Amino acid sequence: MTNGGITLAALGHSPAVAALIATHPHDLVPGRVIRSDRGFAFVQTVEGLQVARPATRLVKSAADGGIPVVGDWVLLGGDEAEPLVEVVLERTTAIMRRDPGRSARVQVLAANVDVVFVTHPLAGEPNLSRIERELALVWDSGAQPVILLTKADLSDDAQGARDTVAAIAPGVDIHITSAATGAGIDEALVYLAGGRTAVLIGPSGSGKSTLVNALAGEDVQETREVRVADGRGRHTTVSRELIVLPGGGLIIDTPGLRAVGMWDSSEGLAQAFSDIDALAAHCRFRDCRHEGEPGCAVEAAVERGELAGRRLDSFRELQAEIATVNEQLDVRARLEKKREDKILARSIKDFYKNGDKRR
Ligand SMILES: Nc1nc2c(ncn2[C@@H]2O[C@H](COP(=O)(O)OP(=O)(O)OP(=O)(O)O)[C@@H](O)[C@H]2O)c(=O)[nH]1
Ligand SMILES: [Mg+2]
Ligand SMILES: [Zn+2]
Repeated sequence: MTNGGITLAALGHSPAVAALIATHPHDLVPGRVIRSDRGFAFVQTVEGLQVARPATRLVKSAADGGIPVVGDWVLLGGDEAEPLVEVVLERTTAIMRRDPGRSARVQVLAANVDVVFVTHPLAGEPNLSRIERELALVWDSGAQPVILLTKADLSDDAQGARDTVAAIAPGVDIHITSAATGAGIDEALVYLAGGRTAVLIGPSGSGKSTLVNALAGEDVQETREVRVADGRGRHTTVSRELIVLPGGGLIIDTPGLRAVGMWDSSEGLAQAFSDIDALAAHCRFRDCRHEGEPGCAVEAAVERGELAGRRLDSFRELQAEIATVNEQLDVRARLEKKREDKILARSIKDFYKNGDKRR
């Protein structure tokens, strides 16, 4: 079935997705969201690209606004003039951060990705706390994090930088890459074998789009040089976009993230800081916050020089951020409950005042 030039398999369709699709009405058309823009989903189906609006019912039901995000598998209904996203299939993974624009809201950056390439340039000193943040977010998503250190051609000591990063990324594969020399590109391609989907995250100018072009073997994404004055990127990529690689596999390019706010990501945090988590098992108190409690094994490790104080600070900062998110979520849940109770109380009052007119 290659009508329109693409098969569902080339879009990353798996037996799990097929099983999900089978539970819905068969007259709906399956497809994958390659871009989401101003409320419209750009959906690739075997018949071509459809620009669809989410059905009203979807928007009302979902906590995150019901808007399909890049990577989502959806089922389309409606008609040719106005295709509608009727169903967003259950996500296998979701990369979530705190919405930088709205308080106590989540933003799903991408869905159904197998691998997240955390890109970081080797042009200067690596920003360790940024990498730690990104790893917590990725571990929480269920996808596999892989660090790609980029621009190795600009570094005198790529191996040294790699070791520094490895110390803060337990259990994460790290590759040194350079789009300029082609180093590490084949290693990155391995993660995409078998029609897998990856997403690139990282600061602006870290070379994400350049990597996409190197992985694709042709220029599919626009790139721009970083600012000379401070080496920062220019936010060249403006939308998250799913790209089908000619050699198989899919990759989502994203705009450089300015802020990587934690969401309700405690599990991701524990995995990203598995070294601290292992030490914490030996703290005297089960709920030890590693902030001066007696018998704290984590702080003891810092004192012995076995754990970097910087890393513990970083952990505490992220932990505090997650606690704040959870408090905000509790407050919102209470307010919503109160509002619902009020509406219920009013309808009961109306019922007794007017009698039930429907009878
Ligand atoms: N020397 C060198 N420069 C690179 C390499 N990879 C990317 N660059 C350059 O870095 C600049 C930024 O690259 P982009 O690919 O646009 O960066 P990006 O991460 O997509 O940036 P945003 O889209 O703004 O988030 C461009 O001028 C690239 O040519 C590399 O391996 N070596
Ligand atoms: Mg880009
Ligand atoms: Zn402790």
